[in-house]
Amino acid sequence: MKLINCSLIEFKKIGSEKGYLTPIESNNDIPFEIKRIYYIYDVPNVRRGFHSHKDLEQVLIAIKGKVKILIKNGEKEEIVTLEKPNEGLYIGPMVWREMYDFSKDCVLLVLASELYDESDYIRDYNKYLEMSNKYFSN
Ligand code: T46
Repeated sequence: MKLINCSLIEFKKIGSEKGYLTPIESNNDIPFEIKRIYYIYDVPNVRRGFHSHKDLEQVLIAIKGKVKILIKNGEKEEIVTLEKPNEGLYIGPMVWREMYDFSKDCVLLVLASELYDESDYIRDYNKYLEMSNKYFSN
C-alpha cells in the first residue's frame, strides 16, 4: 500500500472438511497488543468514521460481508475493499478514515491497541490536516 501507517495483513486460513478457522494472536499476527475489540454491523446506507486517531492503532476485518474503507493522510488517499475474513487493514496513527458501502450482512470487526478514549480522536478535518502535515513532515 502507498499510504504511510497503513498495510494489509493476510491471516492464516486453516481449512478442513469442517470449514475454516482464522486465528489472530496479539503481537504475532498483528503489530500490537489487543486491548479492545468492537464490531460494527447492521449499517444502513451511510458513511461512518470521518476522523483520525492521534496514537491508536487498529486492524479492521470484514469477518462477514463487504465494506469500503477510504484512508487518507492529507496528501494521498486510497480505497480498500474488505471482504475476506482472513484479511485485515492495519491503520496506524494520523490516518483519516471513512467507512461506507457496507453490505447488509457486513460485520466489521476492529482490534484496537488501546481502550476507548475520545481525546485520541481528531474529528475536525482542518485540524487533522494541520496536525498531519506536521506529523508526516518529521
Ligand atoms: C474507528 C472506526 C473504524 C464507545 O463507547 N466505545 C468504543 O470502543 C467505540 C469504538 C465507540 N464508542 C462510542 C462513541 C460514539 O458515541 O460509540 C459511538 C459511535 O462511535 P463512532 O461514531 O466513533 O463510530 P465510527 O464507526 O465512526 O468509528 C469507529 C471507531 O470509533 C473509530 O475508532 O477507527 O470505527
